[in-house]
Amino acid sequence: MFDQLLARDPRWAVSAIALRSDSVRSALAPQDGLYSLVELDVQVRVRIVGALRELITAAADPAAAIGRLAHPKTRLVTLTITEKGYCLDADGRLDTAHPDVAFDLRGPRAPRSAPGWLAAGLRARKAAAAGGLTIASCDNLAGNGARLRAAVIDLVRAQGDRDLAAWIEDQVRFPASMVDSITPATDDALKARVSALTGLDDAWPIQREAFTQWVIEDELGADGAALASAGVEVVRDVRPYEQAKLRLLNGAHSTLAYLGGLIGHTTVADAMADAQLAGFVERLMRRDIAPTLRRGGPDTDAYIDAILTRFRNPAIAHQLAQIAWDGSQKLPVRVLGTIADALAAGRGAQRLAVPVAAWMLYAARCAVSSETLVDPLAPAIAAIAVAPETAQVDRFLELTAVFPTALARDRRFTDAVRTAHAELAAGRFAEALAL
Ligand code: CS2
Repeated sequence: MFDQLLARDPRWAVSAIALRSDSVRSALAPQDGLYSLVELDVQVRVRIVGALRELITAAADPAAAIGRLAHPKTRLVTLTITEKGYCLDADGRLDTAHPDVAFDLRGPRAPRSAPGWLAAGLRARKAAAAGGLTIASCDNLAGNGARLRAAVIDLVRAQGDRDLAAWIEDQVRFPASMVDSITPATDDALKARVSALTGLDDAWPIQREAFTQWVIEDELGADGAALASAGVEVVRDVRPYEQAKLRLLNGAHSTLAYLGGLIGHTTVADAMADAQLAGFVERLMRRDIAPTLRRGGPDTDAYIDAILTRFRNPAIAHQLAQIAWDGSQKLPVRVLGTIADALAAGRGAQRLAVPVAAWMLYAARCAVSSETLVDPLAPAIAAIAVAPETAQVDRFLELTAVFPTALARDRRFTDAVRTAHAELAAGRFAEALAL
């Protein structure tokens, strides 16, 4: 979207900051920040994006990262750092026991956590009297703007800097936002495809579906109109859009990832070609998730239809294993809130318990097999995985970073998880998916 904005208004450009890994910078710097964007649809389109003016790796060049955040011309900071990048605890507040946060609390100049980098950048910005800033989280978290704001302010207060905390409260906007576009990771197959399509060797092409949506809270000051002109939906209340997306799209994605992974499918499109699994996911969306959604968002039936069509996109090979990463961070946002709401409304949670059981089994099996379990809770899951599978559910439910206590004690939920887990563990997929 920024390259569209840039095409009309050359005052905009993007400075790309990676916090730790130097791989994007080292791939894109020799090609002047240009990269190919491959849109995967019935017709595959490639275009070269030239919106990146600067590439910084914060860990390698802290002064450049902080200087960019503090620069008076920097107007908008967007974050795409995945759920775990926020270093939040089970209540969604800054986890001060997180090693990176604990490091940043000791006040070093080169921080490690994302809230730490923002705090350092804002401290420099205040000192330079460079004025306020808009910081938008684009990650799949409920209430992402408010959570990020609280995390940064909590960190600054814990660093003992009350003046800065007050300045942030007053001068920095943290709009909530919902970003949606299915983006499979870059791999060698993509690089080969780009080279065949364009004749260019691109060290870091990007692929995504043609569909994109960015809905952002109208907390943008003068920049709202500029973003709206590039197709961004600027709205008063993002919550209904965000909830519909997280619960329907991401909830269904994670369900496909764990169940599909256990059954032996590889991609989302493969899993959707399994009629039993696709039927289960559709019932989950229409009967269990849709009734929990707030009013004011997209039309639910049409939204579900569109998501199912996007999942079936034959042009995309979206690996289930990629979606399965970081389940301990994703499940609470994508599935557990839906379950709590369904139970509170007096509805059952039998179908909704199936993806939870599938995650437990999938993660534990990955932890003891040669496949790597990508999850910040991998050590705790590996410790659970050595127990016999029948004993694992109770141990998983004790993970307070994942399961709120009220849910972990609710028999309607725990019994349903146990039943589903036993069926899945025995390979009785048809029974589990017949619900
Ligand atoms: C996916 C998301 O990897 C995942 O966990 O569910 O990245 C999903 O593709 C995007 O949120 C779609 O907007």
